Amino acid sequence: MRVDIVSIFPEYFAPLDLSLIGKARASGTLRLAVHDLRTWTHDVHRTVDDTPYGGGPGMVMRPEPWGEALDALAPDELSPDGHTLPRLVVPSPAGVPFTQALAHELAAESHLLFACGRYEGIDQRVLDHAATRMRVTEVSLGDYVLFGGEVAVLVILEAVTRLLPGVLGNAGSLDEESHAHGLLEAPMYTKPATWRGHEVPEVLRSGDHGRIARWRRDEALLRTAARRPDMIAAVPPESLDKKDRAALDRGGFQPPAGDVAK
Ligand code: JD8
Repeated sequence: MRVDIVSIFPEYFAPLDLSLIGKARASGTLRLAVHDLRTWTHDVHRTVDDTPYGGGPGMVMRPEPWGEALDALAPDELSPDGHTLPRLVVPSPAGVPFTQALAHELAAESHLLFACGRYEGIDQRVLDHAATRMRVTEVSLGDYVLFGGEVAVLVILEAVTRLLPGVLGNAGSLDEESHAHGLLEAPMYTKPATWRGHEVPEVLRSGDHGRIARWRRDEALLRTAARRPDMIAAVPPESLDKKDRAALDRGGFQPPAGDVAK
């Protein structure tokens, strides 16, 4: 996968040399380049912002540097048929929620181009114009306000990169993790069996894989019901069997109505 990132703080992305993303770059699985937006300014002050039309607080990012940056990193020549132009991903508080499903969608792309806004945001015409040439996705990490798009790109890139073939040693774990099956993960434990008076649940040391799987399923259901009622409500009722419903009931939670899975 090719990834280009444009920001006025390119040094924000130094951590992308580390760990598994660093290895994915070294192996060529991820071809990542970070670009300074000021490269596409032409005035002595390398100006990237100006006052907002209509008044109001703060500054807005100028369209001209962004236009030139996107022209350079997504040139029409790149794809006469327009198909292999990159997908432009723009973090914004006004974006669609970033989810594991969207991470899978982005991981299927051959070329991602991230535009990191700052100040009050990027002049809207930059995105409107880009949308006449390529697919544009405005995405939000969540309902809280950041200074800019950089940390959002770090989060999105980590979630996407770990889905790329060969990045995760045991890709098998992808299927077992949170958000992969609509439930939160069960608690995890490792040695010692007793720590500061706290015991590892006996079932996990029993070697009885049937009991262990049942315990983990029950814990995942109870944890999800307690912390994420929205996720329990989204679980297809037919996917909850008698034991699932008994576990929720024991925890004092009302299982979603519907036919009981066999
Ligand atoms: C991009 C500029 C700052 C936002 C005035 C503070 C994502 N979940 C999220 N929260 N905030 C962002 C985000 C914030 C950004 C930019 C993303 C570019 N800002 C602005 C509007 C209010 N300042 C985000 N993803």
